[in-house]
Amino acid sequence: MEDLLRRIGAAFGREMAYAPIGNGHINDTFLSEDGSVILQRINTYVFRQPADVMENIAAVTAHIRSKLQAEGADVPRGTLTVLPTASGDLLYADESGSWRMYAHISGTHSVEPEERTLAEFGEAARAFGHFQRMLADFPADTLHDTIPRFHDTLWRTEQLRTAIHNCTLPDRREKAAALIADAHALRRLAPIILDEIRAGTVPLAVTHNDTKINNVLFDDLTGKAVAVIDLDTVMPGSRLYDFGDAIRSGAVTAAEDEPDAQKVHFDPEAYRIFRKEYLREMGGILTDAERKLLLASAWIATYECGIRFLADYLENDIYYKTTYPEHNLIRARNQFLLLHEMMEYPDSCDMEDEDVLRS
Ligand code: GN1
Ligand code: MG
Repeated sequence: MEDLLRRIGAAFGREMAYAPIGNGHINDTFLSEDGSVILQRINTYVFRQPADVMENIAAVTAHIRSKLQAEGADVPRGTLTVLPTASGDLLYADESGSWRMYAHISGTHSVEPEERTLAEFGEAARAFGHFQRMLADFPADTLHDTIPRFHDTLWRTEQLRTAIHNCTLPDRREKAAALIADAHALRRLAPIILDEIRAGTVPLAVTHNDTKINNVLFDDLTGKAVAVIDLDTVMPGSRLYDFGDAIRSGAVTAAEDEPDAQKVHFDPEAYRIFRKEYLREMGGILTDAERKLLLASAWIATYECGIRFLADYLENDIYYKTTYPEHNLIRARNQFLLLHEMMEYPDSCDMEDEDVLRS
């Protein structure tokens, strides 16, 4: 691996040693020994058209840069900077995979969901809200769908159905039975946002699609959010899925793969803080229908993520990285536990929202 990384680094004009960094489930990420650049191998099983991914990222980061400039912000720290290969391409591809390079944003760190403080979660809300706001006037329909039907929750239920049908592992099917029943029982959640999109009350916009707090970089000194990263799934979609996925992944008391079910709870205080800080950025842009669906979007994102983990478990772990056989089952179980707690939480934030929007 060391030699490979050195050779790929050379293709980008930076031949040196690279070491693994980060906790993504999808791509392989490395930091150069001098700390200047990030080298990443794109998972082409997940992203079938890596060139489309890079085109999207180049377009969206250019737009963000112009907004940051207008705001008088620190432009190189505020978004990803793609570093092309020595021959000027956004990607380097050979038999080892498809690779890209970013400038490393130094003096920053990321925070995992299970260790975030409430203040950091509020910062993440500002960062994702700011990201959406800067992209609110970007023509979403010019972006490629890097993963088609990514947040088509109804289609995700079909994928689960197919996974159940094709599952050749009786042991896994049996262990998943209770969760499969739960997934069926809650299927009514799947079309809620999709119906609003079809009706035109929820607009299509540029969305990030992976709004976990570990996709925000924080300044080492001030603790403030600096930039939103992991732009592979930037696509046209509903902003509600971004809000919902941030709550799903961050308003929770345990890691996504916590083995002890007793430790997995919804964190309503975190939800309220995220919502408040997000609305400070996006309150004036969201439609009424979007505002009304904020809490429901967290249910829907949690449901969708749960059935994706469950389907992957039944398909013998072909999508998400796993480190032990029950890994995806545990992840799925935790999503359903979280979902049930969320659904018991009353949506009583409207008054608070009004205060935020007036202030
Ligand atoms: C994947 O690799 P990571 O952790 O950033 C996944 C998300 C899931 C998430 C669950 C492209 O993101 O959709 O919500 O795992 N990304 C893709 O942790 O499928
Ligand atoms: Mg990610």
